[in-house]
Amino acid sequence: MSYYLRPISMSDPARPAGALALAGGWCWFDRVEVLSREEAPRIVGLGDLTAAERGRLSAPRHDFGELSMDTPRVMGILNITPDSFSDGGLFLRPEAALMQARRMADGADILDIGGESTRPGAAEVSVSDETQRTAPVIAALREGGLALPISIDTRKAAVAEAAFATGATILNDVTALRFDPAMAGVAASAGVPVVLMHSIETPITMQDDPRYEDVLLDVYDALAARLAVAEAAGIARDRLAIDPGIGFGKTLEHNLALLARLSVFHDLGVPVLLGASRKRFIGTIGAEAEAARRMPGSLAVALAGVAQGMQMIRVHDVAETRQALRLWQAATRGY
Ligand code: HH2
Repeated sequence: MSYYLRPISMSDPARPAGALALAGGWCWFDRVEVLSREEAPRIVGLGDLTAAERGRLSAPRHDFGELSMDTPRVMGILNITPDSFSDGGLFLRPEAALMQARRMADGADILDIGGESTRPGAAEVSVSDETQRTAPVIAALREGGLALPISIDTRKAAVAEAAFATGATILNDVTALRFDPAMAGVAASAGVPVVLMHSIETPITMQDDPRYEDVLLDVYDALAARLAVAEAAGIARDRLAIDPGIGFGKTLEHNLALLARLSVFHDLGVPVLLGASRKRFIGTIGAEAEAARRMPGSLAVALAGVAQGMQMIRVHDVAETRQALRLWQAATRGY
């Protein structure tokens, strides 16, 4: 039988003597929820784990894109698209994209640039259109002296290659190298860090009645399998991060089941990224139909993720998220 270990993440200042740092970061744990497909969950103490299990859950994570993972990192979203669900059309003109990038560069640790919407129902964009939208903006940012890591949010190898050639330094693939058979090779030879996000099917079909046996464990197994594929293609584990893919082939209930137990993903031993900003479930629960007005709900979900040790948070509202993070950290530390 397979067991899944979910460290019960704490950020209380009263940390017991034997507690371990969660993934070497800002949270700690001294109990673990043991999950399986066959049995009811149970909670155990650290003494019930092997030394290897304790090590996996507590070891510091490798740097990602030259960023240390011992503090929460903010990835700012820049969609150079006419149709993204919350900022579509706002940054399609290169000058507007550059201005937004420079604005975000202030509080962001990574800029995530995309030229194709992957919202539910979105149609595929041609390689040439997607490249034309993204590569010139990346080049202009580098020419202007921007030093931040830039990730290219694409599922297409040719778009990624053009982005790396102009200055992108990270690959963010919402299909975890599934969509384009050439992608793993391109990422391996570019030597860049890679975010492997969980998704099913394509944006056109992913929300047509998605089903899981157990969404948390199914996404965990799928990400473990994609990590193995990436490693087999020559992308070393210390260049990989994972993302459960909130909203990608998931119902409201699926998203909430993932969010409640995100810390299980730490057992995969790599940094975890959470992207929930302005997504539909925030609108549903927060009673806000307009995506651009979902910043408060997005902050709440980002902080809930950070309280489970998520190392990277992908957001539209960079300055607001940075402020919320600073205050969360100060208020939980007590100084
Ligand atoms: N979500 C979106 C796009 N890329 N990448 C990662 N790693 N994680 C995510 O959750 C994620 C992602 C969708 O959001 P957005 O870019 O705002 O919208 P659109 O796809 O409509 O451009």
